[in-house]
Amino acid sequence: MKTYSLLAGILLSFSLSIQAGDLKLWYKQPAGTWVEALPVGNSRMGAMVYGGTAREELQLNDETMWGGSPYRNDKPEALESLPQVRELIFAGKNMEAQNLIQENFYAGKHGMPYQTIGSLIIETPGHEKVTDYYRDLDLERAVATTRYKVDGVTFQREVFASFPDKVVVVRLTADRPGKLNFKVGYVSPLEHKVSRKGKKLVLTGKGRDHEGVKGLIRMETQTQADVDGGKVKIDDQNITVEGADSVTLYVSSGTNFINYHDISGNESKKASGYLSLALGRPYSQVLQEHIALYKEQFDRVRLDLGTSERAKLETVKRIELFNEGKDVSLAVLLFQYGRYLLISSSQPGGQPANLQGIWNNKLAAPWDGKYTININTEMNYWPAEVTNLSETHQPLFEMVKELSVTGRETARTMYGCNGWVAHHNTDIWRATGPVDKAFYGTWPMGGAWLTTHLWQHYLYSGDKLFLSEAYPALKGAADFYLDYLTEHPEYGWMVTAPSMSPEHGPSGEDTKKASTIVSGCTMDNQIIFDVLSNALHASRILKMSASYQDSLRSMLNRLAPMQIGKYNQLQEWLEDLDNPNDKHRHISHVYGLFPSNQISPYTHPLLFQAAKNTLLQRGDEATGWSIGWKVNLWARLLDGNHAFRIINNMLKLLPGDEVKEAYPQGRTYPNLFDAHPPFQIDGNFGYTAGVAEMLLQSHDGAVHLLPALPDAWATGSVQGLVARGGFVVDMNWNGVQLDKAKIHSRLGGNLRLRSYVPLRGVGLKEAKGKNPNEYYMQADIKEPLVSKEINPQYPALYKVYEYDLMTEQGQDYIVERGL
Ligand code: FUC
Repeated sequence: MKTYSLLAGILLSFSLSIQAGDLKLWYKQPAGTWVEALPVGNSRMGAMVYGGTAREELQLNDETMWGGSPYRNDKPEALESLPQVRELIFAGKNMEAQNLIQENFYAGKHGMPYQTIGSLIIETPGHEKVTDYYRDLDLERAVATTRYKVDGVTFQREVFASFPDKVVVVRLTADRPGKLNFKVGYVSPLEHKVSRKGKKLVLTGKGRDHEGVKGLIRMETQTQADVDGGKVKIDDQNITVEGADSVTLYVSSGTNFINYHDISGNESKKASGYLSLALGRPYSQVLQEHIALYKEQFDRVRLDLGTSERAKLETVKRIELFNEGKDVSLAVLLFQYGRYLLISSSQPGGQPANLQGIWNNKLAAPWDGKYTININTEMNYWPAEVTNLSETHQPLFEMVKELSVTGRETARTMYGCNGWVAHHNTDIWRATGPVDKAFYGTWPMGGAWLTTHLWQHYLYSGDKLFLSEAYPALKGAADFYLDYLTEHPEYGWMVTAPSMSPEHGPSGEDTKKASTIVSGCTMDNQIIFDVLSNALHASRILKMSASYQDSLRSMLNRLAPMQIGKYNQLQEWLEDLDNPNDKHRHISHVYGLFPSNQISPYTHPLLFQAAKNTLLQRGDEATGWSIGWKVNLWARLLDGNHAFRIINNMLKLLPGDEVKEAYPQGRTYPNLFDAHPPFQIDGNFGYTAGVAEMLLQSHDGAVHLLPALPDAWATGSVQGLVARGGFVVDMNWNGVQLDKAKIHSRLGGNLRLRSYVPLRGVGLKEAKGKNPNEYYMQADIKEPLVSKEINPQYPALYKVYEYDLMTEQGQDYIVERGL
């Protein structure tokens, strides 16, 4: 083993020579709009930094600042009308079914809004005209810096949301003593009050009433200045600083939120608790501890695709020019930005990242800034495991566990079923009933999809204790479908009814003239396949009841197979109704290709080709999140150049929502936030996961090294990506081909490697039979049904080489391109 470690050291040292200083978003002027401001966050608090001179704004968020209060939105009337709804669906009267659902399934509470707490404003008279202006966000330190000169004096502000201290910190300095003169205050669109409490300037406010639910969240924000030299005054509106050398502002916030059913907390105590911890130490220490904790997560993955002159340009210019193809490292910046945003918006003990992460300047954000769980929330967490940020996944797991409690009542009262269910949205109160309209929300699958994240975490971490704690949620999701599925009168398969392929009807575009309501669409069948298989595997691993496993197995056998329709496409519905010209943003039926692993080029090539045809028919343009999904999908289709084409579609500038008509294809704002439009963070996370998926895959029986590398990334290196079974992979490549890889085995076990080039290395053997590594167990997928109107179409695949290498826990292994 010694030799391996030595070699690993050499490989590491020659590949770490990268990037310093590259990972910055920077601008030559202050932000004029919110999508030009720069986000900082520690999951609990977030701030958007404008970098203003005479007037600086830090728009603030607290992740628990939501409208409403504990409530439910089930409609028990659904139960009585369920048999009739099913009858109508099976009789082909889908619109009548939809109308009946509208009446009986919808309680009229569509979810509570995530809200801003307001902004901290720093006013500096005399700083209207400045020179040498510069601002940036350094992804390697998680610090935003603004710098400029007035009358020969350089002023600088550093802003960060401290990870250890949970507060936002603003450090103001000048390069000559006594030059800092400014006033600090708040603005807020909330019902609010500003006052003085001792040395603190305090903003209090409350969350709003919404859809008949009382707004009972109370918030308190506290700011205190630590001043070096000069004078400081405080009154009921402002902190005023005169003639100071340097000043540190500490901003903390708290709400009375404890959990989804308990709001008995004390917002003021919480805010002052955090503040006093931070105030006790010198600024340099607070900064260093912040950077150290952040880097512990961020530095786990490095990506280098080379650089170019273009990398020296202002970030907004780089986005504008990206499609010219001369700025490969902007793709790296955006990749690492996704990791930065995930670290900054989702830490253990906090809330999961919502539609905007934690950053929102409105009282009524688009779609309330809540959790849309028919793709968006799941997408937020796609990069979590593979980009080595497993702990950021924890808040999502907590939410799933909580939904498995609230969703039990929904399952029972609305459907008369065991287990638990959540529909296509939820919020901080963990509501699980259907929302919006019958056309959009009649989808009893959102919770089920979320549970696949628990299982995937197990596959990456091998953590059996985690699995046993997750088991009730996994089993509860499966139990719901054991009861809910009903036999299709014509085909005999067990299907969902009512349901829909998310937000999309067989009539094509969402004109609302036709119904979306169906039984047993492809995505439902695929998700239920995963939910039942995961419960089965988990129950086997945890040695649970054998008869329960039998009932899961027999239900799995009765699910509908995937079907290939008359355009050689993967069918979205039980019937062959797809329109090959349909460009709808939801491509739900390729869930089986990504994020799931039910469509393999090696074991089901016909399905693989059909999924590819579907993607080709849907086209390469879409809303931001849909483009994010497509990067992953083309990576899974093993087509790096096509994935890169999608990346080009994402990296098109949208200067702001107010000019979106002039930029119909704009998908990236100046601050690199992804544009649906409007801003939704899922596109950023989808992109980051997609890049990882181009470099490393581990869902299809093997660790596939560089499965979908585009020609544009001919030479490069990556360190720290994670494969299932706990293999941490570093690689170098050139000529669009793998050169060397170092694999660290966290859990031991058989490492099956797949590569487009032959490999050599100590201990490598030609792969034989099924991969015995239990984290690579493969589900048995039914043979697809193929339309009689077509000739089966097989994909053209690259030759692959496969090897087995027995690994020991904690050891490193080196492989190189062979002859
Ligand atoms: C779903 C999508 C929309 C949007 C919303 C938040 O409804 O269809 O495009 O992303 O979620």
